[in-house]
Amino acid sequence: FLMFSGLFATVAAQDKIVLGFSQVGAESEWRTANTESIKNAVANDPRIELKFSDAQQKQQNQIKAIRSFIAQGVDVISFSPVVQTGWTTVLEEAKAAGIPVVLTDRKVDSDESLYVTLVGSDFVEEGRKAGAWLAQAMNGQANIVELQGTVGSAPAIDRKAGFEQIIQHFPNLKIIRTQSGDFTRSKGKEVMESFLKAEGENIDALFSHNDDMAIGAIQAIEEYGLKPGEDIKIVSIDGVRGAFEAMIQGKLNCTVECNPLLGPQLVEIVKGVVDGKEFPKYIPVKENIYVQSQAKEVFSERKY
Ligand code: GYE
Repeated sequence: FLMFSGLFATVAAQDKIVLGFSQVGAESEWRTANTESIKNAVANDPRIELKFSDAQQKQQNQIKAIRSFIAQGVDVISFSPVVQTGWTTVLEEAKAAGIPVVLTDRKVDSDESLYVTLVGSDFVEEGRKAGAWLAQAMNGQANIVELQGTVGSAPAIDRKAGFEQIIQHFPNLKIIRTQSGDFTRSKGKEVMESFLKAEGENIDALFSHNDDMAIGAIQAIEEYGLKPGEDIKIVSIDGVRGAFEAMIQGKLNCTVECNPLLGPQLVEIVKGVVDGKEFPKYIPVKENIYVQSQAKEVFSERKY
């Protein structure tokens, strides 16, 4: 019997760590790069096996996926929460089942005892960087329209707050219209069309919470007969390839980097959690801002 249990213990030790990951969706270039980074990092690690689920930007789908991970008895659950609120119940269920939870990308407003850590970007800081760039580029004077991200999501709330922290110091920088474009190109285009219809050439600048919506808006501006990047200055966030292409064409002025390549960090954290390591509640990701004049030079080094 002792021999057998020894054998089982060895087999168990070699068992893979099963990671259940619930992704927000596939709403943007950023998200696609993020998903790829996570899948590749796991594929390159012999210790981890991934169960991946796409929630199509719906919180109920994420809750369902997390409950199914709990029912399957995965070793670690990870997810990028589409919105900030409404997670406490399902996080308590994971805790009761003894399954640790690692948040990626977006934060939740639940008690921090319900998760191990959050690995992600500082969205308030990104909003501040966008605001500071625009204030300087417009000499402190502009009528701004704002395309917000998904309503209730951490990046939409925090990027808006950070941007406003900066522009409030400039009495002639005004947000004249603001609406959500749900982080997608098609919605960004649609909402920009409605801004143009209402305000026309009164618009001096656009602050878009992500590059995809800015790219949609660029189309709307061109169809309206104005020059994006010139008649309307544009700053957005993410730093995806599409943004660099738009900058090279002179149609986008600035992008604030938000690094989606979290996969390798996530893999290290997941293994650490299983090995009993301690983590701080927040692990930041490094990032930069890029302006039009650097775009060509930097483009070839971009990995997303
Ligand atoms: O900026 C946007 C994506 O949560 C940081 O989600 C992420 C955001 C990113 O849809 O493009």
